[in-house]
Order: sequence, then C-alpha cells, then structure tokens
Amino acid sequence: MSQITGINDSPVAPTGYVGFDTITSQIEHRLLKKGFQFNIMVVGHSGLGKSTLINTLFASHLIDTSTGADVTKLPITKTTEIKVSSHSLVEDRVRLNINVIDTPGFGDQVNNERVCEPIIKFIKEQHSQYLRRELTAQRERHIPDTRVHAVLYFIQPNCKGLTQLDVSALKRLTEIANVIPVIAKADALTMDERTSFRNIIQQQFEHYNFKIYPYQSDDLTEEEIELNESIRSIIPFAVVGSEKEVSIDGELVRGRKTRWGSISVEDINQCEFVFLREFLIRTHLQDLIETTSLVHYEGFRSRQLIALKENASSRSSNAHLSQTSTTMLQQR
Ligand SMILES: Nc1nc2c(ncn2[C@@H]2O[C@H](COP(=O)(O)OP(=O)(O)O)[C@@H](O)[C@H]2O)c(=O)[nH]1
Ligand SMILES: [Mg+2]
Repeated sequence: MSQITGINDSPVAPTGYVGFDTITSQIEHRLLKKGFQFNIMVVGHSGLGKSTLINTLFASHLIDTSTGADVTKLPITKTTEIKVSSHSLVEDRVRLNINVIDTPGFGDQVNNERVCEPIIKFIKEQHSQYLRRELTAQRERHIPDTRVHAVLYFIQPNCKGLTQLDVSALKRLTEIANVIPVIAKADALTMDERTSFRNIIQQQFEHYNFKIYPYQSDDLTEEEIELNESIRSIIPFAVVGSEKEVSIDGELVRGRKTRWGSISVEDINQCEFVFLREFLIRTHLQDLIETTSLVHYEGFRSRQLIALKENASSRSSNAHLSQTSTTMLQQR
C-alpha cells in the first residue's frame, strides 16, 4: 500500500522565488472575468418602500417605484405576482449581475391564506432547476445561478409587532432562504418607538423559533462571531429609503424632506440604512451566496435525492412483490 510520507507540519520557505503566491491573483482574474451573480427578492405589502430601498441600496434606478396609486382602489389581484428584472452593475473592475425579484400584490388580497404560495414555489423552482441541470450527464461547466440568495422582508412600522401574515410568511421563507427582515419606512416612528418595536419583533422571532440569517456556524472566527452577534442585535434594521437628493446644511445627500425637516438616509443617527448596506453588500454578499448553496440548496438537494431513491426502491420492491404474487398465482 502506498503511503504519503515526509509531510511536515512546519512550513518550508523555498530558497528561491517559486511564484505560487500568485494563485490569489490568478483566482481573482478568473472571478473578475466571470462576474458575480446576486439574486435578491423583496417581500412585503405594497407601498412599504421595497422598490425605493433596492434602488437606494445599489445607488441605481433598478426598479420602478409605485405610481402612488391607492392599492385599495385597484382591482384586487388574485395572486402574488413574481417579477424578475436583471441588471449588470460595474464598480472598479467588478461586474455584479443582479436579479431583483419583486413580489407585487403580496398581502393585498382580502384572503391572505395562499399569498405565500407563489413566492415559495418560485424559490423552490430555482433550486429544482439547478438540480436538474446538475444531474444531466453532460453537466455544464457553469450552471447559471438563479437561486434566491437573500430575501428582504419588509415589516410595517405599526409599533405592535408581526401580523399573522408576517408570521406565516416568515415561517416558510426562513426555512428555504436567507431572510433579512427590515422595519420599513422607519421615519414614521420615533427613536423610542423603533427600539421598543424591534424588541417586540425580536421576541416574536425567538418565540416562533425563526431561523434568521446570519446563522451560527462552527467554522467562524472569533471576529466573525462578534460581527454576526452585533448584526443580530440590530435585526430588523429600521430603514429609510430615498432615490432623491436633498440639501442638508448646504450639502446634497440622499434623503427625504418631511414636514419636520430633512432626513439623510446615510446618517447613522437617523436610520440604520448604512448598517444594512454594510452587512448585505460589504461584509456578507459572498456569504449569502455561499450559504444559499451550502445550506438551503444542499438541504433541498438531499431531500430530493433521498425521495428519488426511496421512490425507486419502493418501485423495485413493488415490482418484486407483484412478480412474487404472479408466481404465486401461477403456482396455485
Ligand atoms: N416616508 C417614507 N416614504 C418612503 C420610504 N421609502 C419609500 N417611500 C415612499 O413610499 C411610496 C412607495 O414606495 P415604493 O418603493 O414604490 O414601495 P413598494 O410598493 O413597496 O415597492 C413612494 O412614494 C416612496 O417615495 C421611506 O423610507 N419613508
Ligand atoms: Mg415596488
């Protein structure tokens, strides 16, 4: 039997320059060439500022905001629609392809029982499409990724807590995707109201045992654990969105003008938009993509494959049974 010998724990520094330190730039080159794919879904009642927040986050006009029409006057849509829009953003040398999955009509129905169905179906369908492509004999080198990497869930700023619909939607969504809840239009609440509202919601998350992203994991460093703890403590982020610029102290900033003055969305004393952007894009973008693949898709994949195997073995044992019974019948 062959054995690998001579492995030494202490690293060896080559006597001359070998050049394998360039592997990181080789990887970078390849990644830059391919670009990155990020799929983000927004869920919440109409008019909560979903489109505005997406546009604020990526500092680009990616989706149209509502026309301001009164939803109660519109004909009631029978089901939640799913609308996907694709965009390509470039910053420095990095190309980010974004799919924004909008869910207009969520919660606008009189009967909200089945409002989540199309959303859940969409997320699962992306997993099953990916699995189908992975299982073909001639597997593609690069399977296009349409799996939903993050779900931004918008909570109404009602000061009371999650509604029945929130609870049932969050229960199902957190089982199959990385959910990031936000308190929408936080400028409607005072600072004290935000704090107590957040406490109520956090208690509800705990009560219902929702698995809110970022998850605990064994392979995190001290530093990452600390960062995740601090993120968890401010979830749901109380956010304000705006596509317009307002003048504050003679400076143009992204913000909203209200009767009481102007709000700068990027001012951490006025809302938590900056923390959300930092978390979603600057520290956890890659982790959201990876977690979708390694946790959510992996779970889906193994459940499907186990079901497939059980199905096949029950079919073969059925076939065996029917064969046995035919033989028995013939013997009679
Ligand atoms: N006060 C306030 N209004 C907002 C905020 N974000 C969006 N809006 C406004 O709310 C309306 C609906 O926004 P929109 O993004 O279309 O909501 P959507 O239906 O959830 O996509 C628009 O008039 C926005 O200007 C916010 O953070 N605070
Ligand atoms: Mg919208």
